[in-house]
Amino acid sequence: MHPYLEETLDRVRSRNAGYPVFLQAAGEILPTLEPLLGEYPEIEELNLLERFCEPERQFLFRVTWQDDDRRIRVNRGYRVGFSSVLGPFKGGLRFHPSVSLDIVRFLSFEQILKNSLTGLSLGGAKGGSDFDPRGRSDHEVMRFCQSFMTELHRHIGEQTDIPAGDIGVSQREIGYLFGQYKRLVNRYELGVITGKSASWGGSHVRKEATGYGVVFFAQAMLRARGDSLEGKTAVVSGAGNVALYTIRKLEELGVRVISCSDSQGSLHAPGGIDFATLRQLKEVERGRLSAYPLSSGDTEYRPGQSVWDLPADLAFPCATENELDRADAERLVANGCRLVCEGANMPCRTEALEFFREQGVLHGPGKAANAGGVAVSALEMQQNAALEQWPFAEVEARLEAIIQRIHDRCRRLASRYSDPDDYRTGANTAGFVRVVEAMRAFGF
Ligand code: NDP
Ligand code: 2IT
Repeated sequence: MHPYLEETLDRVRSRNAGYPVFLQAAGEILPTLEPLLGEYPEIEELNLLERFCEPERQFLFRVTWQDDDRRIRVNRGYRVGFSSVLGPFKGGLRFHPSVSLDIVRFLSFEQILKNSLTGLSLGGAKGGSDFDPRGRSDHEVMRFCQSFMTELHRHIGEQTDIPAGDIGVSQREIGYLFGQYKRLVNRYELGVITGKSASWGGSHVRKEATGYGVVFFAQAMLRARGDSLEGKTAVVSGAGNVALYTIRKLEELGVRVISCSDSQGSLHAPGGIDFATLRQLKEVERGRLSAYPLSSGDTEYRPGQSVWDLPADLAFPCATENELDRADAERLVANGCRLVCEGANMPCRTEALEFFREQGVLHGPGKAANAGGVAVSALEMQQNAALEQWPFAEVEARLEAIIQRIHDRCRRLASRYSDPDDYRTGANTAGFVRVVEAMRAFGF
């Protein structure tokens, strides 16, 4: 390993000892940037790698709210602005009991390269809370969001930092958050947050964007090998926003999706999942996956089981980080899987990725494959700034073009620094090169 890279990794490790998931991401990304060191001497001269690994700013705050029984509850809120070198801080908010500073920092770090890959002017950020929206009434969620925004509003703005959704934060939460922001600042500043409902300032296709983009990316990877999606079978983990719209687009393009999951188990539907039924259950009724109607005889809900043991040509991890380990990867490959495309952020453990590479399985890294969400967020900001709303078909066409561009750029840099199918090296180097050029331009 190049001595500068080794020294930087050592310093990053010692400075972040309490942040294992962030270190996992840094340990996965930094070594793939090694081939850039020869071509860009300023990376070492200006110590750009170490600067890249240190967040520009982090906020940690108390969020106090009242539940329906009038008990006072206390949660933690986070917002990490990792890099504003390519544009204002931009990235989602996650509400889930597992949220910690470590998780938010890892997500924020990944977001820098993802946002860079879109080619748009977006810095990298992430935030959230350990609040668990599950089982909470609408009013409880509203009071939590209002309290969360009461602190967050000081740190955000359409030129400063623009949040959006992530796990546990959908259009409902975005509405409550925006409503409180508007109240506090006395401005109808639509561009301060994305993922808004298309009925009041949101963009068409934002809800569908991440999942649709994941499928466009998989399609582009297959096309580059002279293959296509049609007629294939797939498993998709998760049953939230990203999983739902991955399933929808896969079905539209002729793929049979035989399984999806939640944190408690998986649904196996050998004849194919019915998207309309699933959407009604998950998005409209906010029900559990175990309540999916088992109308056809061979459909079953498998408590405690993931989707990775089922035979399928394609796998789409769309739930959460580190959800797919080496044993899962071995099962998938033994059952004939040839492509893994990530809807979630860092869903595959490093050993699983190594195994896929050894086996020649095509791998679409999340920061490239799931960039459709943030890309359409940027289109939402553009529409807000122009006081416009573009038609659904137009936004979808732009999304598909952006994903194709990201794919081609990853492939080009992968060919240059590794081999054409090494999308991981391609995505990391393509994302980092833009960051390097802007950092150099701005001085220190
Ligand atoms: P949602 O909250 O809509 O859905 C999350 C899904 O993942 C749920 O089905 C949930 O099940 C499941 N899940 C959560 N934690 C676990 C776990 N520990 N084990 C198994 N399943 C779990 O979130 P999104 O669909 O928005 O996000 C999914 C992933 O996609 C995340 O990694 C997110 O960072 C990433 N992403 C999201 C984007 C977006 O625009 N929303 C953009 C780019 C990436 P349960 O209900 O049981 O908790
Ligand atoms: O991980 C992600 O890219 C998101 N949660 C979406 C971020 C955004 O600003 O739309």
